[in-house]
Amino acid sequence: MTLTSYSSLPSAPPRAQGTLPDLRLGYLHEPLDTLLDDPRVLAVVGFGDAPARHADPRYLRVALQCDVATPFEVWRSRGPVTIGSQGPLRWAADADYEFGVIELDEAAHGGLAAAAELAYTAMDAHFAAASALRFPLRIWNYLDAINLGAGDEERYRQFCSGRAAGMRQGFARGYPAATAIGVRDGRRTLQVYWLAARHSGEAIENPRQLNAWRYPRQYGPDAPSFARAMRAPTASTQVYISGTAAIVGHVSLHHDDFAAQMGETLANLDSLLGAAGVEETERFGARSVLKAYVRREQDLAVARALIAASAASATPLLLLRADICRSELLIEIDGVQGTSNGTAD
Ligand code: 3EB
Repeated sequence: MTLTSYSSLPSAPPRAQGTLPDLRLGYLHEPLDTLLDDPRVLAVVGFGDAPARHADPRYLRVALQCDVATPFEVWRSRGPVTIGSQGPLRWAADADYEFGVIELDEAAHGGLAAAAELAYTAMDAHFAAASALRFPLRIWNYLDAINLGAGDEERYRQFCSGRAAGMRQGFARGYPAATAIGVRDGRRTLQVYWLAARHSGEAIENPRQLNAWRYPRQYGPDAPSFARAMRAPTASTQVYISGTAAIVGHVSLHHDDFAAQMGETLANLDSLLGAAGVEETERFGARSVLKAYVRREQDLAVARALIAASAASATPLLLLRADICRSELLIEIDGVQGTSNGTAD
């Protein structure tokens, strides 16, 4: 098959080596309080049946069920970590990295699009006001009933419009890597969290895919504003991988065929890591982490088996039941390439 290059860049950009230490991100089966006792921990994300809240603002729960005993996702930096908040926004940061969260009740803020615009306006203002940690690398967005509504009324499209309206000067350098995923908790609370850094990353696009911010009108009035990946400003090669699915060009492939969507998704991930400058032998591996979002219960075991048989077999995997932003998509995968899984000192 001949691949058309959809990237807007005529050639690979130069790779400026960064200077920050790695953020260590991993999935750990330890008690929440033990994890939070570590002063270098920036964030702990729980899933599914994990506690909804904790007095410590570094903790956040995402309402998605895991297929097996659920670990915590732990972000560790050098520390010491300080915390802050302003209005609906809260953060935890050390000298290099910031974990930030904003959660907004949709009804209290004029609906989903208005809530998304407010979330991004607040985040944007936060970055613009920051003297140091003002470069967003990675954003996760979770919303209820993401596929509800026909055509341009679909809630994912409403979210994209609000997000686009709220992204201003803090995103002038380009879009960060991102994920936008549907939860099924009925709470109608938009949940956005992010990783920002002291230096800017390098946005990476996927040669197999049209840049999402160039999607044609048929996918909605405002294109999704994210980069396919972000190379971190670290001395080592660390890549934040956006949600990746069975989209080639701008088209969703293999409707109703889970295994074929998985194959296409893995091919997209491989191509993306290549574009990010990760050598073939270094891609995925035990020092990376992946999260797979699977729409249908019946595909969970198949998803694990297919990943176990792939180049990502050694990579710690969090498998979550979730909805994906196009109703025909059955699987989406995101992750971090080149991290020490949170365990090493
Ligand atoms: C895609 O490639 C699949 O709207 O932030 C993946 C990652 C997707 C991020 C977002 C959407 C987003 O278009 C969907």
